[in-house]
Amino acid sequence: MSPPLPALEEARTLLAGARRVCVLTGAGISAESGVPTFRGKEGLWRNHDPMTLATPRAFAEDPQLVWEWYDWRRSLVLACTPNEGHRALVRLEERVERCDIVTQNVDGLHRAAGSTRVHELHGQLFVNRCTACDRQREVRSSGLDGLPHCSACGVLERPGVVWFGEALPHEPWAAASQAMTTSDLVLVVGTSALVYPAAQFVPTARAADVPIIVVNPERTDHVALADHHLAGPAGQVLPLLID
Ligand code: BJW
Ligand code: ZN
Repeated sequence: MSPPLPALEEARTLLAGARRVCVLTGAGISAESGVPTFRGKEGLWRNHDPMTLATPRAFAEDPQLVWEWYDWRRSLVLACTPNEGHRALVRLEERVERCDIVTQNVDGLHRAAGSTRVHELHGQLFVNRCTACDRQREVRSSGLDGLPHCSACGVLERPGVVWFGEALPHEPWAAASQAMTTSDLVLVVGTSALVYPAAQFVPTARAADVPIIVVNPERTDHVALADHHLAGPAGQVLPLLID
């Protein structure tokens, strides 16, 4: 599936005129790397209830179950590498004055591809965070040997991701808010536009008169706000748009 040529050409012209670009990404950009999305036919939430796995309450009630699920997710992502979509965004960064990647993804694939200005709104899958002292450590492996505990204070660690009902981390949030309204163009790739506050960035950009291009095989609520909707998979569409 490729977007119609006139829409693609118009979007290419818009992008060619932009010096500062802000890209909002979601699970769809990693789908072609083999990372499952959350919603939709093959989505993680199809077989797993988010309320029993991705909330602070779920973790308090059954940390073993939650850790097993995140450990399984780590094993999946460890087998994945960046795809043509991630790589096209690296080439975009090399070409423009500033390219901020605001991602809801926790898989680390934008950084692995080589993007340098990455703002991870929902945390990182390969980070453990202490539930008492907040100390964080990177864990680039899978396999649980009991529940993990903090080396500084001995208290239980949790996955370093943002669950439903939790505030987003301040630094990426502030950088993302700034980038969204001070860019010449917002490119929205592979997000269902259902999870807030990240989904709100697009109406905010629209209100600031920043042009918007959406890349997604489906029509999301962001499409109504966009100047262009390029319907197709990111791994195919982004190289056509950027190169
Ligand atoms: C392709 C493709 C291809 C497929 N190419 N595309 C306002 C209104 C209503 C509710 C709320 C609201 N404000 C807050 C809420 C509550 C809640 C929320 O949004 N709920 C809604 C679901 C109803 N939000 C929160 O709780 C947030 N926190 C918060 O608001 O805190 C307030 C607070 C303030 C101060 C103090 C305390 C609290 C936190 C949200 C955290 C979300 N966490 C998750 C899990 C992360 C950890 C983990 O990975 O396990 O983040 S949920 C999950 O959804 C994950 C994702 O990042 C997020 C977004 O999903 P995404 O990326 O859009 O993926 P999908 O699967 O939904 O869509 C994939 C898309 O790709 C589809 O469109 C496909 O078509 C497309 N696609 N293949 C391009 N090849
Ligand atoms: Zn600690």
